[in-house]
Amino acid sequence: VSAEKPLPDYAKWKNADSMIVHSANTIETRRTAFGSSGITPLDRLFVRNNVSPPAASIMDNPGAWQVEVSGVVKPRSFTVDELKTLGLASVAVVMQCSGNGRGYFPHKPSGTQWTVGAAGCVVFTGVPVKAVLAAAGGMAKGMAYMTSTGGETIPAGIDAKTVMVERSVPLSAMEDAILAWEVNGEPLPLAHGGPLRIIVPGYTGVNSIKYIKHLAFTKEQSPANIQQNSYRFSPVGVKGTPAHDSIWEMPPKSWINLPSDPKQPVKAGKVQISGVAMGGMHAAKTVEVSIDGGKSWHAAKFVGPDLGKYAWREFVFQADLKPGTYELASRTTNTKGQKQPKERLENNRGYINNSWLDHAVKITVA
Ligand code: MSS
Repeated sequence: VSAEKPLPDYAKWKNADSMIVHSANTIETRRTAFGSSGITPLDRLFVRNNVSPPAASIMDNPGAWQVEVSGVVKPRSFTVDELKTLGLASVAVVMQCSGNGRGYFPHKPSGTQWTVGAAGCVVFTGVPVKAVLAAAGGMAKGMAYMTSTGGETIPAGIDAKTVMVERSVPLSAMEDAILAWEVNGEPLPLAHGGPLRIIVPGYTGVNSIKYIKHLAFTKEQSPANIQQNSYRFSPVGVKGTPAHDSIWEMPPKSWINLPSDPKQPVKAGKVQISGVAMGGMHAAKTVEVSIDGGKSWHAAKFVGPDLGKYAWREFVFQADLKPGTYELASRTTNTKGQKQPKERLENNRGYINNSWLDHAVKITVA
């Protein structure tokens, strides 16, 4: 139970015992609280905002929320109610913060020290971006990016570029992208971007802009600082610039959730070791589990339904454990043969940590 900070008002409905409140804008899921179904219950899904979310009143009439669409043949606005007539699609995705796993980087990058819980797998429902594009007459010529702008109000007197949450992704990311108004069968709450949010499957969380007010097809990437300099893969000690790779696609990753509490000794005998595995842009194909810190590996079994390539899958390995200490680890490989690596890729801000070693857990069996 988190004794530290209370849940902020806009996320009061979260299951407090399942969450670690780092700050009002950064709320992590506890490693033992994901559940085992493969779908993360909404009241346990992490929350991350780069700036304070808009006022709760934007949820008073969600159907009337407007998104402006530009960089198209017929630029125009759509209300959410209008979008609901253009098409319907559901996609199960891993929503994962670019900085999930930052807490394991030894150089202590600035930013939230997330461990595993800035991630969840949920089902978003909305309209395919392609259907919205068609309704706006198709794309204007020469565009290279899909750029989304968040609905936060920029305080007066501040250069908008420094704070606005606006992200560009390559056009290829449009293929499976949707504008979503529903998550896990419920109206999209403010904390997760209601009334309307773009979902860019396979990409890190920052690219899925919440309370989207503008969807633009653009020749260049957004001039916003969050695009130009933040979320860049730069060497340790070097600030991000447009010359460094943008944090876009997610790589394969897995980790063990249960058992994972070092303070809770596990009863000797049959132990179910379970966790989640995601493949990034391609489905997770196999997962292996180690109980000896990676010296030897055993095939684990997927559990539950396959919700598509952007979802994660629950896995289990049944072990017979005698009293002692064990170091549990997992590693996954996707259908493209991309393997989860042993080591993290060092970078200044601690993005995209998918090292299996960093995510290993020590447990005691008694
Ligand atoms: N959107 C907006 N509008 N704003 C902000 O701030 N953030 C990001 C996304 N989107 C934002 C947005 C991030 S960064 C993330 S992760 C995500 O979101 C989260 O989600 P949720 O729902 O969980 O809260 Mo990192 O990469």
